[in-house]
Amino acid sequence: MHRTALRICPLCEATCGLTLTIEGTTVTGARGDRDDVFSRGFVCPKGAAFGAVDGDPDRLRTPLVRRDGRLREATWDEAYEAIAAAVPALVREHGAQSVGVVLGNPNVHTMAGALYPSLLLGALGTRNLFTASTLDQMPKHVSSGLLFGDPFAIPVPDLDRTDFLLLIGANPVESNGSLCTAPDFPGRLKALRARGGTLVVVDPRRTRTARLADRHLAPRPGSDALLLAALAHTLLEEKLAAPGALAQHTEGLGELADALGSFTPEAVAPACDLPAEEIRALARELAASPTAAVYGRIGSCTVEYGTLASWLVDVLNILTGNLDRPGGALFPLPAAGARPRPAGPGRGFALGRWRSRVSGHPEVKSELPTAALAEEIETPGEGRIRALIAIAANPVLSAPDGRRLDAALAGLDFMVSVDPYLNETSRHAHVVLPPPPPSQSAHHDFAFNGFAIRNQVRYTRPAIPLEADRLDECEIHARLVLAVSGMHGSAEPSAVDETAIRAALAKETADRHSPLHGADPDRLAGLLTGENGPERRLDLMLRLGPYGDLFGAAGPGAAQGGLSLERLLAHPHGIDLGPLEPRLPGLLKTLSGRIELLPDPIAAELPRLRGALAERPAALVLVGRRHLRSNNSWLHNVPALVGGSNRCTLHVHPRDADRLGLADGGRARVTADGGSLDVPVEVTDSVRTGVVSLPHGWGHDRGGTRLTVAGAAPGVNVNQLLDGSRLDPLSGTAVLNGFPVTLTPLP
Ligand SMILES: Nc1nc2c(c(=O)[nH]1)N[C@H]1C(S)=C(S)[C@@H](COP(=O)(O)OP(=O)(O)OC[C@H]3O[C@@H](n4cnc5c(=O)[nH]c(N)nc54)[C@H](O)[C@@H]3O)O[C@H]1N2
Ligand SMILES: Nc1nc2c(c(=O)[nH]1)N[C@H]1C(S)=C(S)[C@@H](COP(=O)(O)OP(=O)(O)OC[C@H]3O[C@@H](n4cnc5c(=O)[nH]c(N)nc54)[C@H](O)[C@@H]3O)O[C@H]1N2
Ligand code: SF4
Ligand SMILES: [Mo]
Repeated sequence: MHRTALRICPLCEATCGLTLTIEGTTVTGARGDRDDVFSRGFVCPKGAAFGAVDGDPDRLRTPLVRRDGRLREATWDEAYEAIAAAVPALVREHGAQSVGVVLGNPNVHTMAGALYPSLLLGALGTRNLFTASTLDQMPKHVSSGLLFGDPFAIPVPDLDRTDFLLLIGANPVESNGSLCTAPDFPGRLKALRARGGTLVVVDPRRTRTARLADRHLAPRPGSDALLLAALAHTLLEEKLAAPGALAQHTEGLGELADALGSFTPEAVAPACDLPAEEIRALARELAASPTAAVYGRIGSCTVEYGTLASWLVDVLNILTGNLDRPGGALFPLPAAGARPRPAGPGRGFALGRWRSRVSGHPEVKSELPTAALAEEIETPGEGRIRALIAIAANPVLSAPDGRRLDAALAGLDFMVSVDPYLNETSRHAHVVLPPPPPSQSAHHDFAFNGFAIRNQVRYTRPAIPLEADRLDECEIHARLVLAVSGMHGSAEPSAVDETAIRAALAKETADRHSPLHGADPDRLAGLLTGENGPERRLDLMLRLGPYGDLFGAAGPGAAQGGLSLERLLAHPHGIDLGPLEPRLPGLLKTLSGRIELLPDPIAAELPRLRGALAERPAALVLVGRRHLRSNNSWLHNVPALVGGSNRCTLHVHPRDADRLGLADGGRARVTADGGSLDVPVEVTDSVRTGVVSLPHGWGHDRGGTRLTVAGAAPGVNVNQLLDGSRLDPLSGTAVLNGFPVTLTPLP
């Protein structure tokens, strides 16, 4: 006897709706949900392997607690008692900064990751926060913070309506898209071409995405800021800039031409290794297209000039008049987000409000660079990190210089990992708290609906009831908040949710502009539905959100849809909320209330970029790559998702291989700042000359883990080639792409 149940896929940012086949308490199959309002039946090989991911026998079933130096199975009470005994005492003795928090990528794929980390940080009072953002998209947050006053105001390309898409350092055919949530991204690219639109891809590798394109430019890695500056320069110089209605909302348009003065196509051509004429032609085409969207991702972020490149992406969208218009780059309006507010000055976005203790890195969005985590643990003195709480994070593999971090973690007084696996990072924990498999968890995309190319809302309850010895991940987080607050055993986890609900209601009812101003928070809290704390919080966010019923209070939002959890539950395949619409100027939160096109921190970075024009490029640099069946560091333990072309090999262009005496299938030693790695060589012309490519997330060869499949084909940790010193200075983001390496053949 089998049954089916719906589950939104948590394995990448596309958020496809899946129909799971379930026998007993096991997921035996997964296919795309054809009735899903957003994904309409799309599924990729990863989503199709949901059952294997969910049922991996190496997933931890019970908490682990370290006793006499060894991690042993324990009860949930024992695990939380250990945390309650350790963390508050450390804080009392050494201060709040002695506890660090690391948040990894899967937090944006769980409800718990959206709802609790801010409460945990509030309870701890620490400024030692490190997340995957500084290994990823932080440059985009900084550029949006500076341009629009809101680091989360990230425009997404209007894939389904644009006439021209310029993709920079993104490979959505393998990654399925990022900071642009679009189920079946590949199909949408094909549809763009089928309707006569143009796709241009800028990538030093001829990726599967580049193969779909009308044109593929393969610049030298790390040179995108120069290329984009030259595109903007050409628009201004040739009088092709036409910001149109945006001009009235924009400051600094007049100063931009001067600021970009030195970046002519001719000046940047040698550094980019692209013909100047090709750059000019691209600028003209971009300007001539009725609508166009410029979009940059990993290859434009995790590089030396990541913030400048991210900024220039939107400078181009603004100069061509494509920001905030259909067919261009638009701002989503997610159902569980804030209601739009009237236009006017905001609080602005500040950088560097404090600095890291050891190297003085400026804080960004209240975070410090993850590349600086090891030194904050190792370096003695006041404020040293002595305890660490890592939630869904595997920095030993994902951050620079894993070996150093590995050693640093081993020296901690206390460490907690919230993780389903005993892996390279969690093996150092004193307490491991394992969340249940995704089939046993409810799901709503708090994060990705904010980057979705269509406004829509979906929620799936657990497809399989929580097993008896399990805790839901939301409850794991709530109990963690209590344990570090010295409230283990004296308060119920639901109290954590109720406190959050009361705080949100107090704020709402005190807001003079809210239709709920002056309402009784107790009465409103009493109206919330849901089976548990997280559902009540979702209900609250939906009801107070842009499409919410506002508890029946009159208001423009209520008229639009009257959304609530109850209404959403009546639509198991989701509710479509329409195409993205223009949101300027209301969305702006800059001090001026306008788009600040040339903010001071950016202007101050431009001389550094100018310096790059004169630098001699390295002979050989390394970039990463992603495989469709991968997901950072944690899917290598699923047999269906590894092997074949998903292997940890070094891609080398045939001419470079010849020059260096390397053979396909042979081995080479790669050396960079952080050390050397011995790797298998794959000779392929899918990388350009002067560039080699090695994927990240591998290196599963350490002892003390429980990764049977991954351990058998461990690969190497590419981040071991880095020592953590290369950063994009404005965002604190690690340079993971385009760093110099040398290669020597091995016998
Ligand atoms: N060289 C190089 N390095 C990179 C990158 C690159 O392109 N090149 N990419 C960077 C990017 S973009 C990112 S986002 C980071 C990712 O870096 P991390 O977030 O550190 O790594 P992940 O492998 O995504 O997973 C983190 C952990 O989450 C656990 N996990 C999986 N599902 C769940 C869950 O439901 N709940 C909980 N609590 N835990 C779960 C996994 O077991 C794993 O231990 O890596 C970065 N590192
Ligand atoms: N299958 C799969 N999907 C994933 C993930 C995964 O690991 N596997 N990870 C998820 C995560 S956490 C993220 S952040 C997203 C990332 O999503 P994407 O950014 O689309 O993913 P990547 O495949 O890393 O694509 C980056 C591209 O940039 C290119 N590149 C490298 N350096 C440069 C450069 O200097 N300039 C330019 N122009 N290009 C450069 C690389 O060759 C690569 O093709 O993917 C998500 N989806
Ligand atoms: S594209 Fe992403 S969300 Fe969709 S099925 Fe594949 S892994 Fe899941
Ligand atoms: Mo990422």
